[in-house]
Amino acid sequence: MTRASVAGKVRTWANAARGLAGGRSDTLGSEPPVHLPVSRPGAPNVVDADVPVDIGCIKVFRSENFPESGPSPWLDRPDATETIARRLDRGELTPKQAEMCRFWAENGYYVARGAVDPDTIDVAWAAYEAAIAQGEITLAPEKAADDDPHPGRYLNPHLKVEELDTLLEHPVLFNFSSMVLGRRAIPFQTIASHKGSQQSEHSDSIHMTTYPLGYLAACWVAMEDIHDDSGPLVYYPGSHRLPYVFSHDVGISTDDFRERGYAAYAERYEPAIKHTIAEHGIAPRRFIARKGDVLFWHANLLHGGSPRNDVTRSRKALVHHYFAEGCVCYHDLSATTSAVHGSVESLPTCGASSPDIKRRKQIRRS
Ligand SMILES: O=C(O)CCC(=O)C(=O)O
Ligand SMILES: [Fe+2]
Repeated sequence: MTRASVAGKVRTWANAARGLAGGRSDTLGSEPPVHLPVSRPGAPNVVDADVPVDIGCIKVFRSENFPESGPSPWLDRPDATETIARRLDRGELTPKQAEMCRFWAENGYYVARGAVDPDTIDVAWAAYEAAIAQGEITLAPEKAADDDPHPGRYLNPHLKVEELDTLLEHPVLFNFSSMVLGRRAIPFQTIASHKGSQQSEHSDSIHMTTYPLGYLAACWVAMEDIHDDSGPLVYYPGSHRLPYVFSHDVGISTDDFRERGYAAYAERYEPAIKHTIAEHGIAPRRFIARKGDVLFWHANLLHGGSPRNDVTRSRKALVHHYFAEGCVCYHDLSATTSAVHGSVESLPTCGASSPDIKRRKQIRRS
């Protein structure tokens, strides 16, 4: 993958270093959320991209227009095992957190059983259904077959449903994501679904790209018990270590995407990923979950929705995507900025990126 170098002087990673965002508390315990330091641009310990870019000079937000640059997320680095051990020794990580971090570094995912209590799930889902019933949210049918009774997915329901917005800050979800990113996790995008997506295998990094790479973490929350025939999520352990694949790498130009949209993606990107999986012989795992179980995955972990063997079965889920505070975020396929966090405030940001629901509501109204 070649990336043209971009000259410039403006810092793009202008947030305070977080060290280990998980702090001293046990990420999966019932302890209160970790209080992370508030970002203070210009404060000591500011972390810059290793190769600074003048973000204002990037007219086309595509991966090939960014230099290759670290810093990589701390658990992606070759010395991750030693760093985990050192932080454990210093008491910066609990033994359980250290185990999670080791697992994440090796596998690129983590399953947290019973992470969200069923009552919280029920309240959140009922609020989502109420918003649908009241016409605040309209779902497309997206029928996979004539006898498919379930409606389609909905993007960013947290912008309309306060209970879903609150769930973004659930201590387990927020703390785990912050811990593996090594920075404060900023809620970015959510997806609610009543049924299996049957989405082809992909890395979220082509849909939500960061500069530097790797500063995205996702979590998939089971909003009901998930049946094996409902089309569970599938994921490919260890695939996060394969090279990132972007539009440019599979020959999708900006014009292609503008003219043909996701048809170009289906034609070029999806077969390339299937080929990679076969080539590396990576066996899929299926996320057979109980209500409240959560699967976290790395920015580059390959995953998708398996076929729905029984289309009458629902598969209620909520997915959260978090960015690390301070990174540059964009949509590689359409070459547009998704959001830019940190000090580069002059750039367009999409409303969904604000961590504050009141601010998001303002943006939506304006
Ligand atoms: O729910 C699924 O089947 C896939 C979801 C997904 O790929 C995502 O939200 O990133
Ligand atoms: Fe995805």
